[in-house]
Amino acid sequence: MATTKTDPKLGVADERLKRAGKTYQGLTRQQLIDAYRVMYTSRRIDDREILLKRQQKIYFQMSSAGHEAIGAAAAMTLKAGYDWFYPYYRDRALCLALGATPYEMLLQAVGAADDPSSGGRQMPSHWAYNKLNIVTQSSPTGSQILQAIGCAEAGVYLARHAEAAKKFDGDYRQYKDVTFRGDEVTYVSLGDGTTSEGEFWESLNTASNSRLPVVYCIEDNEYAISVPVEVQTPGGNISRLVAGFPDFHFEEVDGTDPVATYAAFRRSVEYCRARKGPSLIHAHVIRPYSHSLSDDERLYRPDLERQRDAARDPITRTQMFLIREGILDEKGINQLEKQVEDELQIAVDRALEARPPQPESIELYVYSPYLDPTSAAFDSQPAFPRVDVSNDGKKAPAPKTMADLINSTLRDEMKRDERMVIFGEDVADCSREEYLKQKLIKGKGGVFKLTAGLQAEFGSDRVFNSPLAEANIVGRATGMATRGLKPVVEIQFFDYIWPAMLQLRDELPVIRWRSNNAFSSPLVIRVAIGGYLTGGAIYHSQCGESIFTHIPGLRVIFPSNALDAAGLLRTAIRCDDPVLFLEHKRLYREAYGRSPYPGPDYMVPFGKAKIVNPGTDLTVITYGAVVPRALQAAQRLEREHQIKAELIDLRSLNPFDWETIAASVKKTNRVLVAYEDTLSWGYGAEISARIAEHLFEHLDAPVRRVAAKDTFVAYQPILEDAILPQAQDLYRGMKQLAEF
Ligand SMILES: Cc1ncc(C[n+]2csc(CCOP(=O)(O)OP(=O)(O)O)c2C)c(N)n1
Ligand SMILES: [Mg+2]
Repeated sequence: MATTKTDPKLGVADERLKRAGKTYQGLTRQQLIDAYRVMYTSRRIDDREILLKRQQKIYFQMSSAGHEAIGAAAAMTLKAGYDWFYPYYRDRALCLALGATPYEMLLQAVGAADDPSSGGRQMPSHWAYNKLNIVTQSSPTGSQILQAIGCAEAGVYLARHAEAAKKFDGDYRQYKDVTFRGDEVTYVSLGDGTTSEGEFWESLNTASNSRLPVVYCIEDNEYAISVPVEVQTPGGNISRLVAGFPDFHFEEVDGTDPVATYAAFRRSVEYCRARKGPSLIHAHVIRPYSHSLSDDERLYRPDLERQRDAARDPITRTQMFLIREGILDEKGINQLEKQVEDELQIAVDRALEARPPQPESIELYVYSPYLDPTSAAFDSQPAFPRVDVSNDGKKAPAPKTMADLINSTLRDEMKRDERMVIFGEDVADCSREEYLKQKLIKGKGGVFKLTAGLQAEFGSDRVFNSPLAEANIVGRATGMATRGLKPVVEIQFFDYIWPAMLQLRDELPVIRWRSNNAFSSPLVIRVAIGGYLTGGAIYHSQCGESIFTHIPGLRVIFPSNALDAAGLLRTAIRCDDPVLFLEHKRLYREAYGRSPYPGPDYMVPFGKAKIVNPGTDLTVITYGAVVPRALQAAQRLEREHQIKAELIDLRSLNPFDWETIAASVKKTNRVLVAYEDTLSWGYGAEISARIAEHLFEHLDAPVRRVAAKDTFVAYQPILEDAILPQAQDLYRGMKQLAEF
């Protein structure tokens, strides 16, 4: 006769259920009760917040109602502070189950200084809990997905390069605790409407191609505000559309049933932990409370449809389930709910008493509070190679182009910092590695060859090609940097940076500020910029740096010569802020501004201009490819008219060197701002405004600007010459100013 063994993990009551054939996918009674507690707590926080909003004690509300079973189920398969989480705003139950408290959530609702997610900077339901690995989230739908991909890639990378996780004093690594687990997974969630965002599809591409341990959860409540799912998703079912992506594990489940959802998560998470590939859970849920408090769904959903949804409410369903299965009786349910209510009341009372943040704190954490890239720590002398005197006794070290020195700087930094990875379009020597290994080909290394030889030297997991998708590049890099890697990515042409604009405006530069310094993503984006190419035309000649200097939190650098490019790039890589590093294509191989390699530690601090030509009669403020043109004009002016123009190369656009500008203008009393971008609303407008505002009494003439015409750069060289500022235009502008 068979004897029944008792499973030590199960209690007597569980054992009884198991014998009756009711295993609930392996969940114990206590786990089911705990799941209900989390779900009920989540719903009641929403209800309390709605009340508080109506009483004008909080300023916004976004509910997770109808989605609670997903969070409760997911948290039973994922580990807080071990796995990584990129949730969206309807994941309150998940965050509670992982360890966030109702009080912490309410602190965000009231906008308290002690709100651990943002210190009063973000709306409620924008979760961020550093200790739990719940990464700061934002409001744009879908912008978290590519970052989750980068986060998962970082985990995989660190498992292969464990040394890279070590602390290192003297650069950004000193301030970043890096942890990883060999079998960690990354959770990312989104709504049904959000699957229409291009970034979702860009993420599937990389998750599938790199078989990343990412668990997607699509919380399908059939609406995106008022737009129903069939408008977003051809055929109305996202599972059918994504089914062709290789190496994914797919689940489609009733997301209002915590037991079935748990089972779907368990299988999906196991698949990812075993490193078989990514998984995607499509969970069908309901949205009983309209989109948000600003929306009234009765305007676009008839009662019949809403009643049909209500019959699937996960809270009542789970409550009925617990009673029906004899796991809790009505008294037990009442007790649990009362306990939740009592705890919530205490949390609400405390949160309403919480102190608000101080207005003086608003500028804190726009940039790293730890490392100042304008400081002396980033100022070092060049160490040029020793002069080779063995042959003719006279040889000086060979001057190199800007392209050469950027390549050498990247190489030396890759050697120095194992956290550094390089990717972008065409940056690898050859994606088909075997060709490289068999030495069948030389390798490409970038359309401008700036990354040539780096994949061959450092391997394909440190230097690799991205898909042709700019948001993919910047979004993934941001996720990697959040984990502590240092991606130095390339955008092939400035003209094509725009698909990444959401990441560049709403994500990367905001992460530190919006999380109140709980998260940061220091990285470098190298971008080939500018015209004067003869034939570059509209789409290979654009500037537009002022669009980025307008973004707080982003450093913007624009060198004009090889030596500065090397020194500034090194500062960009070692510093603790995100940097947009603009490289002028025309200057890559120009004879102007060549230099021998200044050695592996040469750095130029940000925010320090260089006086290229000293002068006393007028000041010319410029940067980038206008520098050599302005120098030519200044030399002619002196030659022909003995007028001495002081030429300032800003080098760094944000921060910029006000001191050097002010000292020069006070000396010359005349100033011209010159830039390659279109004249109106450009970078020079801000510089001119500041000079007019702060140096008015030192001016003997109005501030002048020389820049491109307010049009596009044309293909025909005659037109290009007429559109972009030439040495002749600069000469004329300087002369007129001197004569004013
Ligand atoms: C990029 C972007 N566009 C528009 C919005 C405004 N918006 C906020 S939520 C939302 C609907 C999202 O629907 P879905 O993804 O289905 O998630 P749900 O709210 O239904 O859970 C919209 C349009 C936004 N936040 N971000
Ligand atoms: Mg939806």
